[in-house]
Amino acid sequence: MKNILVIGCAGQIGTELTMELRKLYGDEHVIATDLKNIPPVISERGPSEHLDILDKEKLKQIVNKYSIDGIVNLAAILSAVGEEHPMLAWNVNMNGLINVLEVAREQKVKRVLTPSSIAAFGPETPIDNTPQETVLRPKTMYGITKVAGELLGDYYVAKYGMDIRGLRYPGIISHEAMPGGGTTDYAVEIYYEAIKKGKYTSFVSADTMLPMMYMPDCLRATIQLFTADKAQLKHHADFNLAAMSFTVKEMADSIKKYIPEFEIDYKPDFRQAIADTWPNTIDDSAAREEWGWKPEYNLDKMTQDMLLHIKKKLETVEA
Ligand code: NAD
Ligand code: AKB
Repeated sequence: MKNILVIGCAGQIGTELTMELRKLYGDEHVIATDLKNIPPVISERGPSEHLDILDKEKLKQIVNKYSIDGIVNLAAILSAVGEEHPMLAWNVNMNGLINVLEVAREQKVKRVLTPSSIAAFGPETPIDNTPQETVLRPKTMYGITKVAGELLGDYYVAKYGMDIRGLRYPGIISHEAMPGGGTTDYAVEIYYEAIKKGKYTSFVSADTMLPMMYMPDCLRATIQLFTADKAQLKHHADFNLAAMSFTVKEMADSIKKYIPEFEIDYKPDFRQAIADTWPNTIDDSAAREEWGWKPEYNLDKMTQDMLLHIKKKLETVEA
């Protein structure tokens, strides 16, 4: 692949993944697009375009203009916003994805990567060490679109021989861009509030455990799958992916090692019900076997790094 199109480049993952892809393919070969304003750090380094994923004609024009042969589709409405606006989530996540798959088919794009999520699972899924092949009956609109997206990806592989790849990200924790309205957002907010105020009110309970991943691992996993040898892959659009799992209390305890005066309290809201339908831990052996996945960060290593970067970032803003 030579020219890569990123859709949804201005979000939590896109902000960092676009820059990683540019390191790999060259600044001029990664075209960054989003519905919202693209951060200058991205638009000043390489080509960028305004794109609504629902505008199939514009998508096709961009694919032709830049001779795109690989697409990374990050445009989505996440779980919490999706429960507030279910039809918007359906429209962007499903009709947007169909546009990507159809343009890729028509224009003979070599490869598409479109992430799924632990939101594909539901209350009937085994909660511990959730298997690769398992019950997929999510209770959120976001989760429904993720299951349908996985099935669509596999359908385009089987019917048209296309190369569509996807992975079920856990909650992603990072310090560059803020998360975009998901249930796992507490796992980012907690670090900012620990530094700014020394305390945090969590919107899920102390014993809520979810699978999580630090951004450097997320970037490595995504690029590893995107560049993996196709012949090695038995799965396509639905790889389980894991790094670590912990409760909110365990996060707070990890932060207290570095900020001893940190305090936390709990006021669960509607996001608790969403979190309660997602697994504790994930079996990602297919990803490990088929494309060599292995995470590097655990909770304490991530906490140290998050606190360091957020402190620096807030000091720069204040200066
Ligand atoms: P985000 O909400 O931070 O970013 C999504 C981006 O999509 C935003 O910049 C937004 O402006 C853009 N977008 C929304 N509607 C659009 C449209 N109509 N046209 C073009 N762009 C549009 O999300 P993210 O966290 O970066 O997630 C990226 C992908 O990873 C999504 O598919 C998401 O479901 C998946 N994922 C994320 C996490 C996580 O914790 N961040 C976990 C699991 C899966
Ligand atoms: C969300 O909470 O909606 C996302 C996800 C796990 O898909 N972070």
